[in-house]
Amino acid sequence: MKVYPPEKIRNVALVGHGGAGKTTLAEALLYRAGTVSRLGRVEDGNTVTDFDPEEHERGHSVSLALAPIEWKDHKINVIDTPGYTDFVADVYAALHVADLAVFVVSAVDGVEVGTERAWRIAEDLGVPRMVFINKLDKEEASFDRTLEALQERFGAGVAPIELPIGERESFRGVADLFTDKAYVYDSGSAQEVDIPAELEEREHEVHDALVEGIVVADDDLLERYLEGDIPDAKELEQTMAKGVAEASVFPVVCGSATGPIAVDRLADFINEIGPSPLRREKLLVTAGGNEVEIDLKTDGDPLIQVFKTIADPYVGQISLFRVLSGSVKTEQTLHNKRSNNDEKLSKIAVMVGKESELVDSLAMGDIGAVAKLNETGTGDTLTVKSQPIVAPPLTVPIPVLGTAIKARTQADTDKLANALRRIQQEDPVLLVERNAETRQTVLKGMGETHLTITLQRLSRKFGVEVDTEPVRVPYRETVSRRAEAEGKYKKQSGGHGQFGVAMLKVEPTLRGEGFEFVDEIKGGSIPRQFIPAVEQGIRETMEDGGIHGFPVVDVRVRCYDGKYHSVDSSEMSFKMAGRLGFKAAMESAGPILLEPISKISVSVPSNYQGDVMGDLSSRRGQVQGTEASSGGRQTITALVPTSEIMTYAVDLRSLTQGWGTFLTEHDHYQELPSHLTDKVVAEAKEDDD
Ligand SMILES: Nc1nc2c(ncn2[C@@H]2O[C@H](COP(=O)(O)OP(=O)(O)O)[C@@H](O)[C@H]2O)c(=O)[nH]1
Ligand SMILES: [Mg+2]
Repeated sequence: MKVYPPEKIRNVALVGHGGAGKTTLAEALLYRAGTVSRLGRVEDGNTVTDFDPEEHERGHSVSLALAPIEWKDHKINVIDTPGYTDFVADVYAALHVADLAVFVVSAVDGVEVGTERAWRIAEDLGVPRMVFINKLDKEEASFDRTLEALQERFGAGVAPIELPIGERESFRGVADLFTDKAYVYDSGSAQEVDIPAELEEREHEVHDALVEGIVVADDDLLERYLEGDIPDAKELEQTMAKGVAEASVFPVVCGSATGPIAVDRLADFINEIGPSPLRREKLLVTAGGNEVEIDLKTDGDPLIQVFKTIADPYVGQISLFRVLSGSVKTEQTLHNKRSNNDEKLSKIAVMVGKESELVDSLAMGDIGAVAKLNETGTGDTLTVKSQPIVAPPLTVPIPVLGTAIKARTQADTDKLANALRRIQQEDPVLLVERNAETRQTVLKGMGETHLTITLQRLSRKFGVEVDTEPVRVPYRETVSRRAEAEGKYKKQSGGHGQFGVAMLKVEPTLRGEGFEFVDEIKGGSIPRQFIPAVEQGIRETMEDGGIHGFPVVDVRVRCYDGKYHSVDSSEMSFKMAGRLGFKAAMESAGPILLEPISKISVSVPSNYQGDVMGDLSSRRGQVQGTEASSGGRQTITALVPTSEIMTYAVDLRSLTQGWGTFLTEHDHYQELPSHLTDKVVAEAKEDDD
């Protein structure tokens, strides 16, 4: 593939709800551009961008993939993204490097969860947007209904620049509202025709509305327009292109990816009104610990950022990157400021699905790939050593669902840590937590499918088998009243004896106040050097677990008397005395369980508010408040026992058909209602068996 200058490059992310037709559209673009000679089908598992075995198995995309096409002297870097919630991290990554997001919206299903979620992300990142209304050939398709839903949801900036000719089984082409020309398709190739009579009136109406919508955005054009000087198609397109680049206008085109019908028109519009990488003139980077704004240049030293890492079982690690500034050449050595590592770009390439095509260099704004970098992960920046700067990190969503994993065999145990490190490099959302309290390794991701696929990849790519179990709730124990007990450790049957007695008073401290040891020994009943051992013994017992085996918190222990033996007493004997005394005192101090309480904030469209609040109350939750947020959504905050929301990601998705999102954080511990104690203790026993 030849090297394209920035003004001829278009970085386009296909985003939207799962099943809307993104992968099929990428395939159709590759086919129309002649990059592939046969139109693959998702159902047949032979598309260019759904190349992972997991994608074939599930019939949908699970990670982003590149499908660059050369179209009319331009290079369009098409980035196909996954539409399902679990894989939203790749939508963030794609929108981080795209200069235009093309929303693929099914003319049958309209605006769906995935459409809205991607729109919010693109809005937050300030990415220009346009819409491709797809599946117009389908039985229940409706262009008007879909356009209305888009304008209602995303506002007046949503403006059609094409109208369909025919619909459903009679769908055969599109009318261009800039040029008033029509294109009908016969087995994929377009034929220019006059606007069909049945569409003429509507076309004129919408054309006029489009012209008015465009001229009001430009004073010169408006003035001329009011004097009757109607701008021509080129001028209209250029003015609209400005609105697109400012993310204030969102043009709508349409077609059918399976036809394919009018996907060539989409490619034309991407070239004509889509922004080039030159849209980004400056970048706020970190240099020497300070934030500085730099100019992004078409020439000069390369500044590249990795936005996706693929762990390929054969090639090893492949890093996909965007050239943020300057241009990059094969064999160049760059520096990774974060890992303080030099990286040789031995071969740079352009990826088309899983295939790579070597190139000598890539210009500013282009997207490429390089294999076998040593210490560079997703989000990292590479520059020349003399300019150690770091570009802004990628936004990575917070994982919402965890599962505990255990290596199946010793061999798996040996490989697990390295495999987890590599899979996290590939998928930066994944979080691995080692919880010392519950003695579990917890893998966190965006949902059940995400976790299942991650485990499949652990096995397929790294040969590691793991078993899963539910994540344990980190309960704790404390006491509810004062008690005292004697801890006596005595072993005097031949050899070096052991003897130590500690008299302890135990009492509760305020919730969250922690542990306090009070030395009230008088008259040396316990020699000074052994008193810390008593405290040590108590602390160890608290850590190992109280009456029910959970860590003990929020107690004060007063050591007020004891006995010792001049020969047999030792640190060891008093540590044991502390342990025994504390356990005994706890028994009679009304031991209770404490459960963790999480603070949760749930964001849902307002029509789900009642259901979500009711559901939270049924989980022993206390709603703290609700607040209106953008896009007709409500944010509900509540305090809920953590045990009640261990699989909330799954439950909320079914409760709100996927429209709800949430964030949680630990808030405090509180007494577990006594009627639940037996169940919790029994479950803990089972876990230990
Ligand atoms: N009838 C029809 N089906 C389509 C069209 N585009 C995609 N599909 C089908 O919709 C399903 C989902 O397509 P896919 O490209 O995987 O959607 P993605 O999840 O957005 O990538 C597949 O069965 C496609 O064959 C279209 O324009 N018309
Ligand atoms: Mg797909």
